[in-house]
Amino acid sequence: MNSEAITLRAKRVAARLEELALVSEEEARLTRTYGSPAMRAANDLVSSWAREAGLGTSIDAIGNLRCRTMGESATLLLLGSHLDTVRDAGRFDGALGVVAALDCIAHRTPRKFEIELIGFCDEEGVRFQSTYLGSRAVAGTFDRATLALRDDRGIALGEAIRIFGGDPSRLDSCTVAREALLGYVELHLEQGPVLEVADEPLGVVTAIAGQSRLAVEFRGQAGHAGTTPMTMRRDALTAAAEFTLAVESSARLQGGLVATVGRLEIGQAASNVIPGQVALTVDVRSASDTTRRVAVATLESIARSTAARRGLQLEWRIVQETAAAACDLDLRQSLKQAVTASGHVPIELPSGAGHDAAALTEAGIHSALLFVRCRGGLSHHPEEFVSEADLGAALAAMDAFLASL
Ligand code: HGY
Ligand code: MN
Ligand code: MN
Repeated sequence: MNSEAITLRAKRVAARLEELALVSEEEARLTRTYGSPAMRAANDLVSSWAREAGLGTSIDAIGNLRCRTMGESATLLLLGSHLDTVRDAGRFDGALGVVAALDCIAHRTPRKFEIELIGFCDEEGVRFQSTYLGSRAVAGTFDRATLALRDDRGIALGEAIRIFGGDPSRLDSCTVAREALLGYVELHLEQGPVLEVADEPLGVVTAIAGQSRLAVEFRGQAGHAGTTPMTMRRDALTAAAEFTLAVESSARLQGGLVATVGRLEIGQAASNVIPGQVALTVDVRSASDTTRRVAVATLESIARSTAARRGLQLEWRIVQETAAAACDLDLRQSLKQAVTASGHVPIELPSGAGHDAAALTEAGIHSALLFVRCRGGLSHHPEEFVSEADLGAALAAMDAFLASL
């Protein structure tokens, strides 16, 4: 396809991403969490674009958007990414993979396989702290115990699915048939600096880091800030603070590992009350599952010794663990050839970020990721940005990939 046509297509993808970014559950910033009215509106908007492109659309029993070409072939390729976002998100994380793939489907020369485009309903895990809800349902690996997880308002996931219009008793119906499944390919912004440093727009991912998501609670004794001597306190916040710094220093020392305390909540917080209860989350990632598991065990023993020394109780819970996922070699090769065919050098790199491709890989579905450069490697931030030129490079590479199958 000539570069002028690709430029026009990239402009339209960019415009659609701007439009989709206005679909938010918060004023003046982009937040779209599982089961919210904004998620429903996003499904509706992308469905309308998919129907314009001649695809059949539906919402499955957990709330994923499912769009499918209507040809006769039994062979199927999955494309897609997630439509949920973090809080105060950028407009590219997730949505780029859905909107750009839809554009490539709309412009492809029909081939001997069908395509199903999926907008996954919860990859970030913001509402229930458990990621890959939609992709695990599609992969057939959804853990029913997850239905009991509760959000900040105490609503269980099972109930949230019903409120959203889904049916937690029919999650098996979300599972994609494996016969004649070519695999899954996801286009995603890099969310890191490697492509910018390499001065290349596209990367082919080798593996996705494994992650452990933990919920930790320190329970001490609330008390009067003015009358309780320092030697008589069982302060949950200072314990949590000491542990948080230990999370950072352990990851720094270890290497090949990242660990983050992303949420910390003080129960009954008040300026004149000694914090009696603090709940926090820990996100631990590594390309090596052994490194990650050892790190989680080390952090647990640090938390326990910190609590014991300060006379506090500790609750330590592993909310969810996902193994590191090696991307499919054949699909990687096809993507590399497609990037080359579109006139760029395919940079190979691991992904520190999690992706729905990890959940599908874990279930044995051949999966691969095509990364596109983002400014400053910034993501999970409203200023995350992918240029139209790089969008165009990604469309051209995806076109070449689809034509190569
Ligand atoms: O957290 C992640 O790695 C992804 O953005 N969900
Ligand atoms: Mn994300
Ligand atoms: Mn993402």
